[in-house]
Amino acid sequence: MEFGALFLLSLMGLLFVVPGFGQRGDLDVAKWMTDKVELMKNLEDKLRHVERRQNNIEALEARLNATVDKLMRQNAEVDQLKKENEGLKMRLNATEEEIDKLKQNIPKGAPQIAFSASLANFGEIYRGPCTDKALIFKRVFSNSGNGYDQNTGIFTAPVNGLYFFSFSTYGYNTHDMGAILMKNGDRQISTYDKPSADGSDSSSNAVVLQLVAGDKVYMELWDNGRVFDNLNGHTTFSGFLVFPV
Ligand SMILES: *[C@@H]1O[C@H](CO)[C@@H](O)[C@H](O)[C@H]1NC(C)=O
Ligand SMILES: *[C@@H]1O[C@H](CO)[C@@H](O)[C@H](O)[C@H]1NC(C)=O
Ligand SMILES: [Ca+2]
Repeated sequence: MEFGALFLLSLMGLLFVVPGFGQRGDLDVAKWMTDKVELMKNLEDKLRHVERRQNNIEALEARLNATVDKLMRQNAEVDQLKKENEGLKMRLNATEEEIDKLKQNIPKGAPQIAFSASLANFGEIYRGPCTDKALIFKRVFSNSGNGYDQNTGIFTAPVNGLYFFSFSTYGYNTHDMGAILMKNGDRQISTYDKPSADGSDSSSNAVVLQLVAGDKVYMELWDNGRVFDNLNGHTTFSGFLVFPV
């Protein structure tokens, strides 16, 4: 509208500088004025039209701005999701690696160590009393991992771990009956039975020991002790790795 008023004023000014103005007839002047007014109306219409356009363009710009904002927010969200996805991928990778490691460890992680033997591999054996108290179990049922030596009667731990041992002793009522499970020269557990009225004695014991590789576990008689065995397997010594540590 301001633009319209200015335009009108400048047009009026123009009237007075048009050469030959006033030398025309009244009719000409009236017609000239009518034309100019018509022209102005046209111009004002065009101006309104332009203003409407301008408003539309502003509305469009606002919508465009809103769309741009939305896009920017969405881009930020996508970036955030990408980051999270990357993090998840890394965790998945780490998990997969962990699983692979565990898989590889299963077959070779748990050494297979177990043995079982009885004292006599033929006939009848009365062992003790004697100064060499070692009990050497000659009839070997199993010896996976070769921890048990049937020449010395000593089990040597192949790996660090928890080991289960059990033994049983049998004897007649002529002597103290029983034996001691030794670890590197130290008594651990034992069986013991004094001579008594009944003809025979039998007893057993078991233990879980924590061993380091190289530890030696074996059986010994009591000072005045004696045990008996034949192929019935009365006097036995067994052990196995429960798990490595
Ligand atoms: C659109 O955004 C531009 C740049 O941020 C700003 O200059 C303009 O005023 C905004 N227009 C509207 C209609 O909000
Ligand atoms: C995941 O592991 C694969 C192959 O193991 C590798 O190509 C990829 O780059 C790793 N990705 C990440 C995020 O560590
Ligand atoms: Ca007894």
